[in-house]
Amino acid sequence: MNFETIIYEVKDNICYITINRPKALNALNVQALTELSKALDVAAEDENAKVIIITGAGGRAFVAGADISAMQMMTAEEAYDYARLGQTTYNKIQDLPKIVIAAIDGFALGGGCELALACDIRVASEKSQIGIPEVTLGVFPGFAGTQRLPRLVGTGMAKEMLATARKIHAAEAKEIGLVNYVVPENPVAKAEELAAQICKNSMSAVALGKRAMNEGMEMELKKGIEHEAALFAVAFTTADQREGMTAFLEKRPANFK
Ligand code: DAK
Repeated sequence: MNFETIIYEVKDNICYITINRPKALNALNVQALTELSKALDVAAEDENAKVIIITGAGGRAFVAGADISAMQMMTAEEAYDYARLGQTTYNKIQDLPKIVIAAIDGFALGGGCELALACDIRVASEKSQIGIPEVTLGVFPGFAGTQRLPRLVGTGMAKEMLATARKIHAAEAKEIGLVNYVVPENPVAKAEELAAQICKNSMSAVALGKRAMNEGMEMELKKGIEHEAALFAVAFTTADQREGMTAFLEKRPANFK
């Protein structure tokens, strides 16, 4: 794949999308966001890519935010377009019918924290620091952080993080439910372990379950439960349902495609 700011690789059914601007701590400028968006389109269509791991190059940062030098002189219209580019790219992650894991090794700030929030699972190394420091720059999170962060950690903690701009260390991030796992180092290895477990299962069922949770979270509970039933019925149109249940009854491992 020919990208300048993104490395795209697929190995053993895992797709690695690495933000590769280490000199700027992987800050996302328009080019990086555009290429990330294209890489996600490729991953969505790539049958060999069952699980996606997003990470940052250089060992210091996941992503240190939107690129401040690119934003400094933006007009309000340009800021709107930039925010929409970030939001639509991050929405692609949410809507992708595959699990996306953020492997955070270092700073995940501003747009970097928001990128991690758009992923399904977050794994961080001990040295990682996560935060939304935009108010120190005279703006506030513009890539859906004000929407996803309170949904994940509750409004009290999200508002504290917004208003204080405090960088949360990995251990505290785990405590408040902002990350699933903290590992001493090499969060990609932990993400790979999770990905390998996921790959053993039915991808169509994982995709439907992800969709049921995402869409249900936007609904009133009883509507969400009805929606679950509708998607549950869809699972019964798949070859994986037949194979999974037949394999169980035949006392053998399922052979999902
Ligand atoms: N943008 C551009 N360059 C960045 C950057 C960023 N976000 N973060 C770091 N860099 C660059 C530094 O400028 C420096 O470049 P050189 O001077 O070497 O050329 C290089 O990366 C190394 O950084 P430092 O020298 O600062 O390294 P330190 O270890 O001293 O500090 C740090 C690391 C992560 C604590 C520090 O770099 C830092 O505070 N960075 C900024 C973090 C931050 O504030 N992130 C939030 C960015 S704002 C919106 C759309 C989106 C957003 C808001 C609104 N709309 C359009 C409405 C989202 C905004 C953000 O994400």
